[in-house]
Amino acid sequence: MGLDRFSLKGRYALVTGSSQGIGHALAKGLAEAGATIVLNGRDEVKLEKALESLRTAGHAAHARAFDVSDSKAATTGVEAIEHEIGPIDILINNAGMTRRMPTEDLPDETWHEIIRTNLDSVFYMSRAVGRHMIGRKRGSIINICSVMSELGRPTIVPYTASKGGVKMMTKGLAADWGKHGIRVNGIGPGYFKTPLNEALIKDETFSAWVASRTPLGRWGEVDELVGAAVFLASDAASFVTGHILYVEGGMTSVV
Ligand code: GCO
Repeated sequence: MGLDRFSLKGRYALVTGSSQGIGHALAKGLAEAGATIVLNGRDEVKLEKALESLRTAGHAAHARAFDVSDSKAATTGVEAIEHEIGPIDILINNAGMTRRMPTEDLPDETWHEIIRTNLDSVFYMSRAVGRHMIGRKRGSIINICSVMSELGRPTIVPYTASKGGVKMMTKGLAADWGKHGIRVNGIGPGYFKTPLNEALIKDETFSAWVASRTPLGRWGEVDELVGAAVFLASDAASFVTGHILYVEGGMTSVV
């Protein structure tokens, strides 16, 4: 057995929001572990580029552009993948966004946009894929949480609320679907160098604060999330469900 239990050979993995950032790194990492990848995003041009980079590296990959925060689009998108590409064994709910502003100035639309993108999408996609996984009696769903699933920070109330929700949806889904052999876990990234965090990286004071606030003393590189994703997706984690694995340099362990 040995390392074989970490292999994703023969599995299909759908990663939402995988044109760039964490989603793209995870898609590449799962491909390297043997999975056939289905990339997803809203921007067809970005998605095509991401697909090309995976294929150029010799990986089996497909791409489907649809909006995971739209209930109908999510369901139709999943049905198309199941019928045209293959059975989704692994779903990574990664698509997410943020906007930073004082809560007292926050418009309703911004609140709804963030909750819809970060939280509704996880429900729509898990429900659509879960229906198929239930029939097959197997599947691994991984929800991308955040250190904001545990901790607050000024100016990002909707993001923090959404990521707290994603953490608890992970536990709720694990409770519902364990009897069907479906495992549902989360990964909680700390601060990583991604497009979502561009403004924070440029802000030298903030960037230095992140490093000093993190026991390992630095920002994370997206590749450092791959081990957690491969583990949770694979048979190596066959008795692990409802768990949130923080990959944050120790940030949630300290004040
Ligand atoms: C922020 C960031 C964070 C990070 C990440 C940390 O404004 O502090 O957007 O939320 O992106 O989610 O885990």
